[in-house]
Amino acid sequence: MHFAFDRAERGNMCGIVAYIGKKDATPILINGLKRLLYRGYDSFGFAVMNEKNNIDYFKKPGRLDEEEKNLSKMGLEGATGISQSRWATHGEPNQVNAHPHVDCREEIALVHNGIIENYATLKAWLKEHGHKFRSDTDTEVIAHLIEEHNNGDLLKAVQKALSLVEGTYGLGIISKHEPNTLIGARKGSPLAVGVVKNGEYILASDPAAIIEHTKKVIYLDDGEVVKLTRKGMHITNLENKKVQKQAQEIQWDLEQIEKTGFDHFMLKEIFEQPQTIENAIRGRALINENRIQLGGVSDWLDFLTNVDRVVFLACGTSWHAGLIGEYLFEHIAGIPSEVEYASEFRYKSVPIDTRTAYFVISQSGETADTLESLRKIKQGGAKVFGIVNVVGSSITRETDAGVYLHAGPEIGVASTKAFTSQVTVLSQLAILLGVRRGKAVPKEVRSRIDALVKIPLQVQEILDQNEKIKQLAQKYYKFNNFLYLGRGFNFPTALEGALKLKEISYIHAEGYPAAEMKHGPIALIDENMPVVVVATDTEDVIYQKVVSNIEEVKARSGNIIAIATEGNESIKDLVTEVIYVPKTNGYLTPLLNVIPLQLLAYHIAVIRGCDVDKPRNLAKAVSVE
Ligand code: UD2
Ligand code: GLU
Ligand code: MG
Repeated sequence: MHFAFDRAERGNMCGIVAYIGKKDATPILINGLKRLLYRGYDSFGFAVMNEKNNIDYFKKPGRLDEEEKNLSKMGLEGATGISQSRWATHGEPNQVNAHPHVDCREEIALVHNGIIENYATLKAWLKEHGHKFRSDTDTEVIAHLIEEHNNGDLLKAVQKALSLVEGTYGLGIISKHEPNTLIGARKGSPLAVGVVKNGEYILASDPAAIIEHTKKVIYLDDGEVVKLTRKGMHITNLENKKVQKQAQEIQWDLEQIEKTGFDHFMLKEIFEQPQTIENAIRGRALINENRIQLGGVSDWLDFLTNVDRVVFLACGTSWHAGLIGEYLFEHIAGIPSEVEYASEFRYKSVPIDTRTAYFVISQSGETADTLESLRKIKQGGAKVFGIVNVVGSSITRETDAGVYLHAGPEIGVASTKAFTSQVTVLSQLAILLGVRRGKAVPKEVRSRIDALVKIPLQVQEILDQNEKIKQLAQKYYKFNNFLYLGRGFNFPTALEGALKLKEISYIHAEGYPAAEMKHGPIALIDENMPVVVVATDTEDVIYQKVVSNIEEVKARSGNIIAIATEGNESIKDLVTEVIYVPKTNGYLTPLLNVIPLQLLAYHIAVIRGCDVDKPRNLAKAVSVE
């Protein structure tokens, strides 16, 4: 399969479409943007150079289709324009924070996908130099940086500005001073130029927005800046060196493009995990300083360090992350912890304790039961912290503080990348609080952080076994019952593996703590009940116990699929199938072990002909009771 964009980019944020040519830009931008909205977005906006060479712009939160009719009346007229659909990372999804963003004088407008990591430093510096900021976004600093360095050559000003920013970007930029120019730039966030003809171009973050106008595209590489005018195109690097590039033919049809070449969003999101886990670590796991820094809770560290107890509240997959959180907080931070189903908690007569830290975990930030639990806790006068993916969602607005996942939109109904990001954040919280509570010596902290930063590459190694797992699915898809077993950190992994299979393949699957098997489920085991056993972490005392459980299953002629650590050859004699995962520090094993379970569920569901992205009876955000 051919992918237009490399692996690291599949976790990219939302969409950019820009146009320069002789036609009316706005309808082209609207149509292009509509092709990208399947990714999920929270706001959108347009800027067009009018005939007086001023920039008109319109932006708002909400849905583009609801605004489309009004847009034609907005008087956005001109043949050069930029547009974006936003997935907020910095600042709530409101009108001010939507793109485009402009400089102080509204003479430069730009749209941005990605994250500017050093925006806080740049913002402080720009403010000292008299720049006035309107939004809470990281993006706005780029507009002011270009303004600050604009000496009459827009391209040079952009190159200079971009040499100062750290992070990722796909950018579309226009300026009143060069009304016949559209500039694009990319680093870590995809951008391509569609060549309609010489002097007419569509710049977009995804070929899906280009294909209806032309099949001829030039994919920009990291560090490249393109200047498009009605006379032609000019590509340079940040040092203003000219770059020669060849146009390519887009080979795909539209539907393929929308999933970046993957058959389903779920598979795309499973494959995004090296990048999304990296996003959850970046700027947080500081390996050189041997410490974890979580900006979102930094004002609360004294409180969190001194609480008597932690309670995690969540539903579904997020509840499984919470259960891992309980193991992590108890093991690493030494804090007594519990996890509760938000749906139970909200109706339970339960004392709210102000010396407890409550953490609500939700991908969407809109889960009704979780939101109501949060409100109940707040009414009881206690503090609540969020671990949420969607910036500015209801839960994040009502929490006292929290940590964002920055995993990008998750479209597949069965959660995959949000789960691993939740666990990544919880791991970092546990390390941070463990240090503050004097539970870990620096050497331990170092080995934990070292192991954490290796996880994205190790996840990739597991993903590289996709074909093998697919073959396994071929062998097992006909069974109607599965049992998943695990212990310790991987008891929740077993639950999550079983839930994935249930959700998307409609096969009955149960997750169990391995040792509990003999208290009931062992009665079910026969040759018709495959048992998936998570048996990694060979050095842990628990491993031998899991091996005993494997023997018990084997004695009852059950088929065993084991998830084991690379190098563990002896397990082959005990089980029917082995999927190997790389070795990591025990506390991180769920992050690796869940990946083959996601893939196994996915392939079994596909072979059974199920609608993987939209399984029957399930909704993505359960915002009703
Ligand atoms: C912020 C930036 C991040 C990076 C970093 C640099 C945002 C959203 N993030 O990340 O991209 O530039 O600074 O130091 O601008 N919050 C809640 N409830 C929740 C989740 C978050 O109140 O459920 C709050 C949180 O307390 C913080 C803000 O939202 O005030 C941003 O959270 P974060 O985790 O993105 O914070 P941080 O410092 O990692
Ligand atoms: N970081 C930018 C923002 O929060 C861009 C996000 C995106 O890629 O949509 O506005
Ligand atoms: Mg407990």
